[in-house]
Amino acid sequence: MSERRLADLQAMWRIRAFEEKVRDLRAEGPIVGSVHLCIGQEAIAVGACDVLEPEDALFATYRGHGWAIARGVPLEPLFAELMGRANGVNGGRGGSAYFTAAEYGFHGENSIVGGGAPIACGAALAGRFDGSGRSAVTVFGDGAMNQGAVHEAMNFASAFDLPVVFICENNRYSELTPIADMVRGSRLADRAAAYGMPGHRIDGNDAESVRFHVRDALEIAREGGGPTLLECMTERLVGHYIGDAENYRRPGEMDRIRRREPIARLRQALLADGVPAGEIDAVEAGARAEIEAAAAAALTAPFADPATAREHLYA
Ligand SMILES: Cc1ncc(C[n+]2csc(CCOP(=O)(O)OP(=O)(O)O)c2C)c(N)n1
Ligand SMILES: [Mg+2]
Repeated sequence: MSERRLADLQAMWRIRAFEEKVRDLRAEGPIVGSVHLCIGQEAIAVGACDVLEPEDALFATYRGHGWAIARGVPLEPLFAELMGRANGVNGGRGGSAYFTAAEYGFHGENSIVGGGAPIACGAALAGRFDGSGRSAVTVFGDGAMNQGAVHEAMNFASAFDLPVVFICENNRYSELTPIADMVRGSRLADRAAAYGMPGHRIDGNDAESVRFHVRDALEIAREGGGPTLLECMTERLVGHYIGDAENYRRPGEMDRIRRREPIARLRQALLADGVPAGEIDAVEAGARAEIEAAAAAALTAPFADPATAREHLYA
């Protein structure tokens, strides 16, 4: 049990340390453009990616750095991408919201809210014909649950028994607006019933719980039982974007969030398991060292050549 928890902690620290470094590099200048951090939401990506097979296709959102990392994409090309370097995962021309590394089963972030859901259906349908046995996982936010494309995708996946897992990261906000102000009936997972598929609200701050439910959903999907919707309850510890003044937070809200965020909770669980504090802290230190080395390497890489700007354009 402790070994699994330490592995989850390490996987989450790699994401958090990456995101904190990104925040610093955005403030200092090497990273430009819009950046959406997933600090506080790491357990969902860690738990889910642990049970994906190499052939499975994952589709994330603009808040998807953690999903790329959890899927196994190496760190240096991710930093390089954020800094416009030629060795970035997309040659330095995509940036924060468009990480894509198909060779790792990471079929991309998407800055169109809910945009990954129909594409995931296509990937799952294609898997039926190409013999790959692929399942597709698509991640989106609570706000995206009100996008027509997401509902069309859920209906399509259900009607055709497609092997798709719909993962909703319910961080309770859509940009600056609380989900409670936008929908009546707060249990988004209940909407699954309308499409004839299972829907579960789960603890998204617990990697073990996410792992359990995603494994289950994938089993159903692979046996031809169709899609599942998992509403993963979580919170972001940071603003919607870098520079968000977060005036919408209520008094005491951040204190409550910090008490139940996944890394703090796992630390408590490990201490209760009897794991020495020094061993737990070493996990963080190791992750931070790995992140610093990857960022430093990316900083020395050449920028993408402007002469190649028209390559990979389809118009
Ligand atoms: C189709 C579309 N509509 C609106 C936007 C602007 N927009 C960007 S992020 C966002 C909030 C989405 O919230 P949620 O789905 O909960 O995801 P979160 O940012 O909380 O992870 C909106 C409305 C967009 N990018 N795409
Ligand atoms: Mg949200």
